[in-house]
Amino acid sequence: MSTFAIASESVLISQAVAREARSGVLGTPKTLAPWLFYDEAGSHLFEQITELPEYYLTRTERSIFAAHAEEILREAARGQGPAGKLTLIELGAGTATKTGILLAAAVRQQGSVVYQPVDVSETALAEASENILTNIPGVTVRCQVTDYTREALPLDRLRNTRTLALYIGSSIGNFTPVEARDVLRNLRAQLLPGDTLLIGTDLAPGEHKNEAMLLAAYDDAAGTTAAFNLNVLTRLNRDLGADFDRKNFRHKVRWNGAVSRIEMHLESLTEQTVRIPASYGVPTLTVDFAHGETIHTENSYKFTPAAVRTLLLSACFKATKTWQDPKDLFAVTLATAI
Ligand code: AVJ
Repeated sequence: MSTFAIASESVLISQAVAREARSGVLGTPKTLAPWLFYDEAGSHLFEQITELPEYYLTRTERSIFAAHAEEILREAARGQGPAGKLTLIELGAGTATKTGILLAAAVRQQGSVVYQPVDVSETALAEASENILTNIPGVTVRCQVTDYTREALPLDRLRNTRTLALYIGSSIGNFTPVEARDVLRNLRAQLLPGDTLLIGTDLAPGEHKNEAMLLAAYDDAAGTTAAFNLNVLTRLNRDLGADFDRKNFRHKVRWNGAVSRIEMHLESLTEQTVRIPASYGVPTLTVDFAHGETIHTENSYKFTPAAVRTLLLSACFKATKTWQDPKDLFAVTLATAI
């Protein structure tokens, strides 16, 4: 992938930012899609979130990989001809810090591996490939800046290989059940029967997880998640010339038990008007906020193991094996394309 291709992709992404922001704040209730969080500053804040004491998701998933990487790779390669190899593709790869554990296991198992990370953030991908190329010999990296929720996946299928798609980090949790099914169907459309998907899902409250623990994971004491949430306004000011005043909004989190999701909002602390100037041929937008009105910025769905299996089946994947941590906080499920 050339630098030029990355640059032209980023023009498409800034047009998508404009479209998404405009349609989101015009709606009732107001929304902003969570992928907007991940500009350079937001990607950096997210990395900090993953190291917070309250945010158990990343370290728990990493511990599952550390304990079971060999077995995961062996299961994914089952039924493989002797010359066959797995190619790994990752949706929403980010900086791919946890993926290294799986890539190292793949190199041990098959000598070398082709890794295709896909993400909307080109800065995150640049960091991902640098980390992997310096730390894990035997990996060939092919980055692709793509919004996998809208565009077909750029899957290079090499001869004699089978694909293992990684969709980890509970990224699927950002989508409503219907959207999640469609994201997985979009992926499934690029796979052949026998290819596999490894999906990481945060689990619904249980014996070792209560509502307070979930809320704390999204409203940490250091205020990092608040900064991550508010950063989307700074991004819209910079990318679109909007005039959001961060001081006039606050980070708000709630657990919506009826649909098993954490919600993040930005609550307007006052009655106010925000302007988004004309761009890409669309006129200036004036957005009125009532005191206490919110912009819904993220859903983070929490799954039962049965809900994961049902979701996978709705996209023609059959779950074959699930690994969980001892406290059942997080699940990693391997599924076969059927
Ligand atoms: C990257 C979508 C898995 O929902 O937990 C972290 C994003 N938002 N803190 C999540 C996030 C607030 C995260 N995912």
